[in-house]
Amino acid sequence: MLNGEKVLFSGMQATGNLTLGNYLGALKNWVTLSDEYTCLYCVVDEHSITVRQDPATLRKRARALLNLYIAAGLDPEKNILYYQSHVSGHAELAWILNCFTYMGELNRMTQFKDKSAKHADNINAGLFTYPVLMAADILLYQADVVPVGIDQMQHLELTRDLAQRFNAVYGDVFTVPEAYIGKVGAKIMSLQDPAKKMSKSDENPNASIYLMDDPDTIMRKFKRAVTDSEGHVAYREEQPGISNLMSIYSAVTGKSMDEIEREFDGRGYGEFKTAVGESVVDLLTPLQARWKELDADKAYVDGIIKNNAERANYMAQKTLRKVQKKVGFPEKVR
Ligand code: ATP
Ligand code: LTN
Repeated sequence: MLNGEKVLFSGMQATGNLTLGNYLGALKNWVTLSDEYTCLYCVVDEHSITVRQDPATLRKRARALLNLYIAAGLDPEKNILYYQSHVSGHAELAWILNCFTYMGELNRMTQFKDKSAKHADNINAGLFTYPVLMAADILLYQADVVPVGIDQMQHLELTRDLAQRFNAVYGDVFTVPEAYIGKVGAKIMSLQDPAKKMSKSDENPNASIYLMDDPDTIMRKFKRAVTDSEGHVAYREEQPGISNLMSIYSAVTGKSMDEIEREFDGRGYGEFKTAVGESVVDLLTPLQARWKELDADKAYVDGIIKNNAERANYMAQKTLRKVQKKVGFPEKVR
């Protein structure tokens, strides 16, 4: 809690083109929650370099992601939208928290195991301590709530453990944050293999709807989506393909599964896929138009970047100074 108002923190990596899964699982909830809290939405570029990046591409993607936050409906005057690398407090607090984290804890992280298997030629210390930087992101702002998809739960548990461990030694320094997992859209599956989650790093472009896909591409990908031969629109766990399409349609239109089943009673998958595709095109068309405007308005976005980094820095410094004092660093001579 900061100045009596509850704080929300979340972030995304600029490591690829965002998918409909990222939007329905995370961004959409961010917009809904932004009325209730003081919100910080970060582009976590420091996390991105735990995997090798081309510098020009990273810079371009980070900017595109920040524009997407705004285009999705996050008001940059009300919410703090910024780059992690513009607030040095993240890295400074991460160092301190590293000294309170056990090797055994980090060894258990499933994302570390997955990513080190995927990047066996570059298992660096940053990849190992990635969750500590994430804990620093959150604790730096005394966040009460952190909206994420289910896959980030383990990192959030570690963040809570670190906050409690630190507080047990030094008194009440950190707010212990809660995760927020949305009800619909928490896990959107691949359109080509509904056993896998839709992921921005999937090699098959037909598996994911990218937020910047044009209408024809979106319609084509939905038409090709894997379903089954039963042909009736009903939610069944043993038929993950059609169930996933129904989840998408429900998350986009706000209709319940029962309503959807009634709407498409006696109509085939073809008609249903067209309806899902059209609902997604209607959702993304205004978002894409706004994104293009922002992309063209460099001065406006630069102003936001400068102003919001200052706001974030101010909040970060408050916590950082307190932590530095607690651990025994000498005070600065002014
Ligand atoms: P990568 O494929 O590079 O690992 P990703 O697509 O899984 O990336 P992240 O950057 O790890 O995405 O996640 C950003 C946010 O989107 C997180 O809060 C994550 O939980 C959420 N998210 C990612 N994929 C999905 C999905 N298929 N359904 C719902 N939420 C998702
Ligand atoms: N690890 C997250 C991104 C992330 C994050 C955070 C999310 C970094 N720091 C702090 C919430 C709060 C991911 O890969 N999606």
